[in-house]
Amino acid sequence: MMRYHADVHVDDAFLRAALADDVRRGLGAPEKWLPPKYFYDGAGSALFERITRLPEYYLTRAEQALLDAHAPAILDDARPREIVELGAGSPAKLRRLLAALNGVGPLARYVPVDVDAATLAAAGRALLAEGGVGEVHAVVGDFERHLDRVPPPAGRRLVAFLGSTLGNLDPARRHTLLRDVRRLLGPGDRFLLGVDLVKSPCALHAAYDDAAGVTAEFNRNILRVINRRLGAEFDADAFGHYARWDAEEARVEMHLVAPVDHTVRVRDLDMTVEFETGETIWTESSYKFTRASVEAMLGAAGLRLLRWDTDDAFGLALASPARLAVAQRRAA
Ligand code: SAH
Ligand code: AVI
Repeated sequence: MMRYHADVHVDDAFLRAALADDVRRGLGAPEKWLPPKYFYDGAGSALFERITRLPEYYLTRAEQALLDAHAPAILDDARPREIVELGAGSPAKLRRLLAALNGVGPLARYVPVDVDAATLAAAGRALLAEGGVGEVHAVVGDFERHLDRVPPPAGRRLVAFLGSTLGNLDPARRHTLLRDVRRLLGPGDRFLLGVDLVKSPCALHAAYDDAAGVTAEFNRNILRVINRRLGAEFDADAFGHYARWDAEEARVEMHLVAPVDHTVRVRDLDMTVEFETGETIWTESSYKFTRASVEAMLGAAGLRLLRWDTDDAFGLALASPARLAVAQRRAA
């Protein structure tokens, strides 16, 4: 019996074409930008794992402690037969959810969705070997494009989106994604969302500019991905790492800073990119939330907040599909 199955919607050719498109648009713009999903090749995922263990990066530890404390009650309410996890990455958080399933019954199926096929395969196989799930149906895809490819439900469903990865999307894209999540949920299903909270600028800044320089390497990795996939000639090591907290927008921004005036060739796109000294490429936004902003964001997408667990640094929101008025249902 095939207990690990992967549907691949993002293969090398697809990723390369999407990257080519984004590089043309982002590095051709007057204010240069790149989408953060390209951080996560094998090296980028490994760097992210190192970030989660840094003393300054409190997010992962805070979320894990909240899961340890509250997952039993969350799962007692959700009673899932399957968990669909967006941006799943490593299996650490699913293990915590599985541990809390004790007494609720085994998980029939785990459906992780991630752009990084290798990380999904390693996580899926490890979870099967540990015996916590009956079947893994991985979806190698972009959660902004491929949520309609999630297989039909195998029973009560919990959709989990942890780690505050939703915060890497701007408000309009978050709304679209949450509407897509809403479509994955039947009447008794639940959505579990992990979000980082607005807090002291010092703590936020340190989390994205650690003393050991791991976040800087993670940031530079996006240039290495472009070098490898598109034959570009970025001197990644020469770019500076710059993180800034924008209180008005409630987001930490990461930028790469050009060290000198120079031109970079992107061979496969027949493109040259000009940089002035100090010019930046905006590579990531990491939006931060409050309980009120989470409730409003969920409500706007047809989701109702049922539970809110927090240690004041991080928040875990459990939501159900809201009952839509007839007029809203017609418009949806
Ligand atoms: N959920 C894990 C991992 C967070 S890192 C945790 O909380 O620790 C973000 C993960 O999201 C990575 O595994 C990355 O590959 C994935 N990811 C980022 N953008 C994505 C996208 N657009 N579609 C699918 N997966 C994405
Ligand atoms: C995955 N995501 C939620 C991380 C974040 O905190 O925005 C990615 C990251 N960027 C820098 N450090 C970690």
